[in-house]
Amino acid sequence: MSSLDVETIAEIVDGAAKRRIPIEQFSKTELTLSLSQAYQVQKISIDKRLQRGEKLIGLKMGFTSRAKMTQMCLRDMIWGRLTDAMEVSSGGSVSLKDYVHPRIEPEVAFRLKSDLTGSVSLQEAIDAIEAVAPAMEIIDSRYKNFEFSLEDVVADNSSSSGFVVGEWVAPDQDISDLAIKMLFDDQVVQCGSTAAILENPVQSLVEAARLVALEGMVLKKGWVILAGSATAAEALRPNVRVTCETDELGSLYINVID
Ligand code: OOG
Ligand code: MG
Repeated sequence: MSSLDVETIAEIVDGAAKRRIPIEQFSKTELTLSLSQAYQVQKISIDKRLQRGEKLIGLKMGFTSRAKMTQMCLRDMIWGRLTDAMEVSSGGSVSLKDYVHPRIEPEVAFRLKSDLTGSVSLQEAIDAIEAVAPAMEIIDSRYKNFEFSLEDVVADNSSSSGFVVGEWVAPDQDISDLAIKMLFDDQVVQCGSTAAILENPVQSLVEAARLVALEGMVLKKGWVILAGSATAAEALRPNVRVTCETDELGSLYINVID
C-alpha cells in the first residue's frame, strides 16, 4: 500500500455504496492492496453499516462456479458479508435507483443450526444446515464498468448488495444436481445446474468455513450463507419480474422498478 490506509479506503468504498457513484479500481492506482488488507477494508466498511444500525446476518460466497469465474476473469473463491438491510423479500420490489449497475444471479442459500469454522468435512457441513432455499443475489460493483481485481472486489464486499431467499425447506434431499434457471418475465435468461457450484453447493459451505477461519471468523448459528451463483449474472432491467426456478426447491421472484 502507498499513501492511503485501510480505514481511508473503507471510507471511500462505503461512500461509493451510499452515494451510488462508481469509483476507480484501487488496483489501477499506485495503491497495492494485499488480499488480507482487502478483507480488512471489507470488515471496516461493513462495520460502518453495523454502526448505522444494520445487523450482520450471514455471508455470501463468490466465484464458486466456472461460469462466474469466466464472466469476471477471476479464478479464486471470495466471500462477503450480508446484512439485514440487504435482504429483499421474495415477491418484493427493488428500484434501480438504489444501485450503481446491478446484476442478478441464481443461487442456493443455507441457514445454519450450529456454528461452523475451519477445516470441516462435507458431512459436518451437512450436519450444520438447518434449512435450504433457492435464492438470488443482487451484485453491484462500486467500481466503474463493473471491472476489478480480486483485491478490489473483496474490498468492495465481493459486490454483494442484495439477496432474496425463497421458501426454506428441511435439508433432507440431495441438492447436488438440481436444474436451476432465471427468467426475466417469461424469457429464460440463464439456466444451469446446482452442480455448477463446486459440484455440490454444500461444498461451498465447507469452503466458507475454511476461508472465514483465515480471518479469525466463525459462521454463526442462524446465519444465511449464499453458495455462489450457478450461472453468469444478468444486468437488471427496469420493469421486469425476475424469477428463479429450481426443480425441487421451488421458486422465488422480485419485481424491478425504475
Ligand atoms: C463478484 C461476486 C461473485 C458469485 O456468486 O460468484 C458472486 C462479482 O461477480 O461481482 O457473487
Ligand atoms: Mg453471488
